[in-house]
Amino acid sequence: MKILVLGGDGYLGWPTSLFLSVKGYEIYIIDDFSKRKIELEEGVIPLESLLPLQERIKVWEKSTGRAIGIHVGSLTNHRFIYAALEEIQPDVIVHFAEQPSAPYSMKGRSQAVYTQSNNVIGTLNLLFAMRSYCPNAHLVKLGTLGEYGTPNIDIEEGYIKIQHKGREDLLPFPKQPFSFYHLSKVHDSNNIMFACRVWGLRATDLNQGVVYGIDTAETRMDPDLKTSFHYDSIFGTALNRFVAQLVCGVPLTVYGSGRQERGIINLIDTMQCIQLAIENPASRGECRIFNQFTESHSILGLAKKVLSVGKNMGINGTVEHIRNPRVEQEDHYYNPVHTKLVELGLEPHFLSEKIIEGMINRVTNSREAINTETIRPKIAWTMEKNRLTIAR
Ligand code: USQ
Repeated sequence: MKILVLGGDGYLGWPTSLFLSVKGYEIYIIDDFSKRKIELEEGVIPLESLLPLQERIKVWEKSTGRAIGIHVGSLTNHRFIYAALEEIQPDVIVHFAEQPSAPYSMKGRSQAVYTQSNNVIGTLNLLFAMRSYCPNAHLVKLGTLGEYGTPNIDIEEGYIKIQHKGREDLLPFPKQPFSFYHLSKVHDSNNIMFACRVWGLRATDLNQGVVYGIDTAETRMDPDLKTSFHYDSIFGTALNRFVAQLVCGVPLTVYGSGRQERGIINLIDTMQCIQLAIENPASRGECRIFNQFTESHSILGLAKKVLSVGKNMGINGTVEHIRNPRVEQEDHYYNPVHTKLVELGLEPHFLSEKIIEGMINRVTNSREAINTETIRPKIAWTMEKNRLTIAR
């Protein structure tokens, strides 16, 4: 089976490509290195420096004897993606190729426009290319739990049964996200659902929570196979940042009260979920939506867990409640349903002291490389004079 991984140079795309390669699938990667360009623009770098993708693939081929194909180009260039799909004829397309930072998308007009045009037009070009060249392929698309926002009801897996004036229907769950990045994924979801409904494509939209983790069995096989781990305020996710902050001796940056709840998932469970989606494909015309996370925590709760594990290892840290740079609800109901992947066989790796300890040890090896100047958030969601308190 041929699997095309879009965004195969990234934090999730690279380990997913290796994981699926080991499973015996024929892997092709597409990437335009736009994340590496934003890193240069914003002056941030991953904790550990990475070889160019072409070199990493050579290391992989040498270590395992398994080939990975590569096409360099952007989904926003429709001719490029048309030609790639015509040539590769993939059975599955795993799509990570999007601008992934909520703070970057909120920096200003040009970053918001870039995020939405790159993500939405790229995905739209991909849907047209699939319709022309591989209409039977299964699209496995990385969405986000943040598409839903924080409604005061349970968040269903994509669709909700509504009764209205005596009639009933199963309708897309309402989406009220809190960044232009998360909103770009809402637009993608609508376009993908449309392409399934009207053209009969097949897709699985994975609404993933906040990912944490630094390596997988495959990235550990050689030091040059590591993935892009960020701790900065642009690309670093909360738990990854807290671990790096503890290690380099700065206070853990909890935004606001830290009572905001988020679904989280270990990097290795992301791989498992992608594999389950691939091996149990959607039907023609179906747009399936899975909520891809394994447990929920408050952000302050995550920070406290990192502090407590650090303390047991002799590393003392503190929490600093920073004035929240984001506009988001801090006190809210949060109960997203997440049974579909478990029904398909997901065996979660829950956050444990051992996992946090492993991350602390791993980050400690590169402690000297941490640039503490990139840690504090510099992008605010709104100018102070326009700041509103979120109701509820
Ligand atoms: N937060 C802190 N301190 C920090 C960083 C974050 O308190 O130093 C808080 C934020 O205010 C937010 C929560 O932690 O309430 C999560 O923030 P995040 O930066 O870890 O994650 P987010 O920007 O929401 O985006 C990340 C990924 C994105 C994915 C999303 C899933 O970067 O690609 O879609 O997680 S979710 O958050 O469920 O929408």
